[in-house]
Amino acid sequence: MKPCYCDRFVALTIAAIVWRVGELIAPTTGSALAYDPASSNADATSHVVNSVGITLVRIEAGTFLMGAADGDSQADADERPQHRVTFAQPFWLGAHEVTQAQYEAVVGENPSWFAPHGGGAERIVGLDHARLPVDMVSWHDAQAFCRRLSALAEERAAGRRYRLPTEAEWEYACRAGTTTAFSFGNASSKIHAWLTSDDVTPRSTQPVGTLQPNAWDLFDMHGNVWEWCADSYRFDAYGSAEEKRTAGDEGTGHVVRGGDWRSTPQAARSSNRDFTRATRRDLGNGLRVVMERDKLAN
Ligand SMILES: [Ca+2]
Repeated sequence: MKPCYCDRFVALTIAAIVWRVGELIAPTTGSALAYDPASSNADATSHVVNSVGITLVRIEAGTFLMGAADGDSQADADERPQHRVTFAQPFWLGAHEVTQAQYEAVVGENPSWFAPHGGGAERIVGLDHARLPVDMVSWHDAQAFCRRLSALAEERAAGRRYRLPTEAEWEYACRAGTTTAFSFGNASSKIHAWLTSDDVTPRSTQPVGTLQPNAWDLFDMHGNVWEWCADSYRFDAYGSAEEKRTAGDEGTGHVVRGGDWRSTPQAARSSNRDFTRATRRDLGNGLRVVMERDKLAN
């Protein structure tokens, strides 16, 4: 069993920003996270901004190879065998990790360590904490966030519902058509990822969307905060060629993907799998949401 990176770290123990209501598919001003076609890899019709300012990117249906390629010498055994996964339908994924402002707008509180009231306050001096990813959220907290976001009147009226991505969805979106160790190649890059490596050493989480997105306009898929997935973790989940969706409570813990600001590049590779207890709140764990739309709203 591989060691759990997140569990090695002991969890060190407002005014909500109300974003524009409604769906925007146009250039915007005043919101650092709103869709900006000038810095985008995708066209405007593939983006939606919801009532709390979460930008969602349409991920088209398709097939990809999930898991580590044979040549990836840094891969663990649980990343193999590489297998084909097909998505028959498109889905929508957050362009960013959920921010502290967005979390607070939905839940009414901000549990983050890296917040002005948090234990890590001295490390974020000069940073806009509203744009930092929410941290210290358990898997159960992440699920509750999705339920509460789905229950907002504006979201219900728009026919939008939210959930955590499956591991397969996460990796498909992270890879964005690539087959390399990272979505930007085989070597770590400070241009694309907040990680701890030879050339960059972040002291905290960093504002989402600061670095370059992947080819599908998704930011911070590598590093910043680990992102909870719906699936429970099984070491042998790739034991057959079939896609595994194990969204129950069985298994060792629940899957987190992508590494955090403390991670080494190895941990933040597209195919790396890690897990932590569903109840654990950690200063490196956050989330990104999937949106589903009612048929009439598509
Ligand atoms: Ca991340």
